[in-house]
Amino acid sequence: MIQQFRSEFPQIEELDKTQTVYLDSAATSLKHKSALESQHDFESNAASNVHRGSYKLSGEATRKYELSREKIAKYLNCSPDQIVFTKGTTDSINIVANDFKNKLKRDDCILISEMEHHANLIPWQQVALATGAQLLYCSVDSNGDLNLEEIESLLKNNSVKITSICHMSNTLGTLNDVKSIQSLCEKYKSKLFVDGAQAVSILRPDLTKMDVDFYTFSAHKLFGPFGVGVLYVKNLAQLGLSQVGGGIIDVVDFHTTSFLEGPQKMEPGTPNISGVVSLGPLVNFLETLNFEEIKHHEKKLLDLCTKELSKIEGFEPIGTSSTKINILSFNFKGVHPNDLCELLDEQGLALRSGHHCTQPLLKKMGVAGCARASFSIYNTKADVEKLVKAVKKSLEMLR
Ligand code: ALA
Repeated sequence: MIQQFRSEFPQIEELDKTQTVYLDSAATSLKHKSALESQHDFESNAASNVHRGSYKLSGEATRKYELSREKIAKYLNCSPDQIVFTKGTTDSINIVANDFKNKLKRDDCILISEMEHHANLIPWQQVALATGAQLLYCSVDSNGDLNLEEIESLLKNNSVKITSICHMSNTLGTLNDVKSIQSLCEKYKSKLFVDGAQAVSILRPDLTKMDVDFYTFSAHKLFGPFGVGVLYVKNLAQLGLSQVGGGIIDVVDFHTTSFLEGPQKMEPGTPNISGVVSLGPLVNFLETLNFEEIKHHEKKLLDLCTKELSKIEGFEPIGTSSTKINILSFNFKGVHPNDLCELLDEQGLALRSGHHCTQPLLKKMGVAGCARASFSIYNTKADVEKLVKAVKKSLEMLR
């Protein structure tokens, strides 16, 4: 399975040439050839704007763009009318959070968790500041897990209008129990937004079953292009416009405008057409994946890596949830993670170090930063072995 995957990701060949192992798929995944080829083909041979031209080329661009919406909707088991294309996860969260600026009042509450990425924290912090609503946090325990009883108590004792939680933590690796959180939100009448950015590479969300109000992810973390996000909205009629401009209007007068309904009302201006078009072929690839096998593969790499690094003195994992699949954040006592990752880089290992856009979380865990290894479908046992060897060598130099 892995060898076949590796040959379908052209960048692996480039990485192999310089003997580099890529262990930062949590930041962005490598790109699958189906997405790369179709994006290149569209830009080279079929470029034209969508929803505008009366000529065949533009009609074909529109057809391909809308086909991607249909394919993504089918992949996520929802309706194309519930899929909005955005610039990425951050953009999607801002669009929805800004809408809540018009909906929340002083007595209302917003519930998020301490493990949120800045992208799912700052927008809600801004909504709270703008509306006077209270921003509540569900705490993260020492393993890096959320507690459903605490979530229930926060929902029960406050007028929570919107809860926004990551499906998987980009720093701790914790996979949250979205279905149980959804049931609690439904019981206490809070809308639920799920940031799926980290989760979508290890599972296929069934949005009808999950029954959340909003779900979003970026294509670039799902083997696809940069600059394209998918935002699922259960009831799009209830979401106000985020930006206005061309492409979303019915009739414009000097003093008034009437707008389209449906997803197009959220996509003013010229979108990332080639990026969206490439999602169609990408979905064909995603549909061939067996996510149970993928999870098993990545968990095996995670477990091996954790076991081997644990044998080295001073190893401090950040997040030890039993739900972890493919993210290992860690430090070594007395060693700065940036120094460690620099030496790892010199030995051909690409890992992210720093606060991972989760400063409040790391502060709570008592560290300013950490190194992070993240595994994907194209990583191998040999990659882990190379990492462990390089960590040992780097620590000898640093200690
Ligand atoms: N959110 C990305 C990460 O965790 C960029 O690295």
